[in-house]
Amino acid sequence: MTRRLTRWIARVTGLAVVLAAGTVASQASPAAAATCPARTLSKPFSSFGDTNDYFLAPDATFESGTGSWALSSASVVSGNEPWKVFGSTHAKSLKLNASGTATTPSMCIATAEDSMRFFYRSPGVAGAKLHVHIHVTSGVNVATNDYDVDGTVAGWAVSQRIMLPDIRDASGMQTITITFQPRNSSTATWQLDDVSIDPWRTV
Ligand SMILES: [Ca+2]
Repeated sequence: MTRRLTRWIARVTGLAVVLAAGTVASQASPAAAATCPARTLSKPFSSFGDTNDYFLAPDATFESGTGSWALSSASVVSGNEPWKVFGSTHAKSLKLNASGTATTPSMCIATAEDSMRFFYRSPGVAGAKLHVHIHVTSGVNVATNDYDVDGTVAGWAVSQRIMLPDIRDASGMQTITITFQPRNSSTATWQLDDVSIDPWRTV
């Protein structure tokens, strides 16, 4: 191979790398997944006036078990959220006993993925709360957000949109877990279904 040909190949190869990087950047903006896994988006809350796209947390329909969720005094039970927004055949949810906790697997959250919501079955117990604890790490930084869902009115409902902390490092990514924990009642049980994350910052 001649020296000139070698230089030409180096230039062309370099150009291809630049083009590839440009393509990735273009696809990643603004809903972004940097190196986070590919997302499957839908509009599960459109019948509630929220037409934003969301993706499911891992195994968060509870139709095929709980995968890598960390559970204590919690288990999959029959009975889906009644709107069945992720599938008309869906038939299961996660029951949380009064002393229970349920934590999502660690999730990679990229640029602009900043809010979440979910369906819950409230116990109908005055004063009962479902505490939602969001824990985020990025580089050496840690941030949390805490939110309480009121359990006074019995039945299935959709949560408000809850903001995720934003402390991404230069990579544009952060790692997040979400923990659900009943509080303020020794008897109230809750159910949880379809934990979803909004890939746009719209809160
Ligand atoms: Ca379900």
